[in-house]
Amino acid sequence: MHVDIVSIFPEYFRPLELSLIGKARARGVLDVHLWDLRDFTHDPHRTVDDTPYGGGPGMVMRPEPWGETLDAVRAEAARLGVDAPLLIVPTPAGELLTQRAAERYAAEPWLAFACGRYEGIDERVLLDARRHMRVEEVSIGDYVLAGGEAATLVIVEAVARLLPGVVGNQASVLDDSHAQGLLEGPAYTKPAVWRGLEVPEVLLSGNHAAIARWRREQAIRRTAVRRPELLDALPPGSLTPHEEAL
Ligand code: 6GU
Repeated sequence: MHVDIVSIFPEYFRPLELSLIGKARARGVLDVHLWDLRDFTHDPHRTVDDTPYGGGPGMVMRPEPWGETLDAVRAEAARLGVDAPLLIVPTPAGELLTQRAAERYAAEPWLAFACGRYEGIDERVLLDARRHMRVEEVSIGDYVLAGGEAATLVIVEAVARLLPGVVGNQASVLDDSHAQGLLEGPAYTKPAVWRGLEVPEVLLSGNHAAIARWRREQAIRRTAVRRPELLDALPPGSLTPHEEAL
């Protein structure tokens, strides 16, 4: 998968050199290309923002450098024979990121991220981009960040770990919180007793069917307490009558 990231802080993405994503890049599973928005300015001060039309606080990102950068990203995709990338614009005004969306992004050959700062990017940049590519405005939660960079790191990590061969054990990906619309239950490892606290007996039983039943029950109980709206959103018939009663 190709990932292009446009930002005024390319250094912000150093974490993508580490761990699982760094290894995926080294193995060629993931190709990350960072673009510095200021490289597409033409004034001595490399200005990327200006005051908002209509007044109000803060600054808005100017359309010209964005237009030129996104043209260059698209030209790069065309050069490599890929259709226009899916452009993801992280913004607190976007649709909420979900595991389903991450799965959808993981099936794309090419993603581009446009990281805004200040009060956002001139709206015409998105309107113009939509003439050439699919654009999705995405929020990672109901709180406000200073810019799209941290959100882009979150989205790239959520997507990259779904790519074949990035996570060592693909079964762990299928088991994750949210993978089946439920939160994951608790996990335990050795020793069997630690500071007087025992591992639940069923996990030591070797009875795999009983362990699977117990884990699912834990997942359902935890989801009911912490995120009841997730249970309501499960497809009808997802829970057995016994599970419904938990
Ligand atoms: Cl995606 N961007 C910004 N700037 N703030 C956010 C966000 C994104 N998601 C939640 N808050």
